[in-house]
Amino acid sequence: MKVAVALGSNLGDRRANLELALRQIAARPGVRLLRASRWVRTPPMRGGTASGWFLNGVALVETTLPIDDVLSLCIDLEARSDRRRSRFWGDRALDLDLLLAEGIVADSPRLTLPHPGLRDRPFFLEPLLEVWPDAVDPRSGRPWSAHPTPPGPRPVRIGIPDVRRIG
Ligand code: A4P
Ligand code: MG
Repeated sequence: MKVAVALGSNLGDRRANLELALRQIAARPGVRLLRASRWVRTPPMRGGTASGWFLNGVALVETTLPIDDVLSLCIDLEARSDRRRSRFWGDRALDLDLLLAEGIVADSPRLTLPHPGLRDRPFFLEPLLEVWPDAVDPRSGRPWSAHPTPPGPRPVRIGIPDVRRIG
């Protein structure tokens, strides 16, 4: 099953935080990294308390794990990254969100798929389409490439992940 994971950071050395998370995801048995998007830079979304600029990107993985185990992996890696969880939409060294999993629709508080933010966050949708151009919304059967461009500041591409440069 293909799964798209969004990576975000707006604290400390953002690039290093995301590069490390990418390596940790790829190192998990049962998970294979297929592609990693370019890193994009955006201001924090309006309405939250996050203050610093965000670095975001999306990893496309192929996995034999149940989707719940992929979510647990993300939650573990966030916890290990010394994240401060106290404030709504606050600053964080690492935020990992599951965006999309092939054929899976989920509606529980622990897991909502596709991620509701895919529709209105350009820093989710743009990198998703870079790594998974023919991604389909399992709810509607429509390709995400046909989705209108979400409003908001355009993500600025600022670099290629190390994993793409070495392999
Ligand atoms: N959960 C449910 N569905 C999912 C899913 N699809 N992927 C549950 C991941 N987790 C999911 O997550 C809270 C719970 O959501 C988890 O326990 C999980 O079981 P969290 O990451 O602790 O919550 P949070 O991140 O503090 O809040 P929230 O609402 O998820 O924040 P967001 O939506 O992640 O937004 N601006 C820019 N430019 N770039 C950003 O990346 N990110 C945020 C945070 C704000 N502003 C931003 C950005
Ligand atoms: Mg989150």
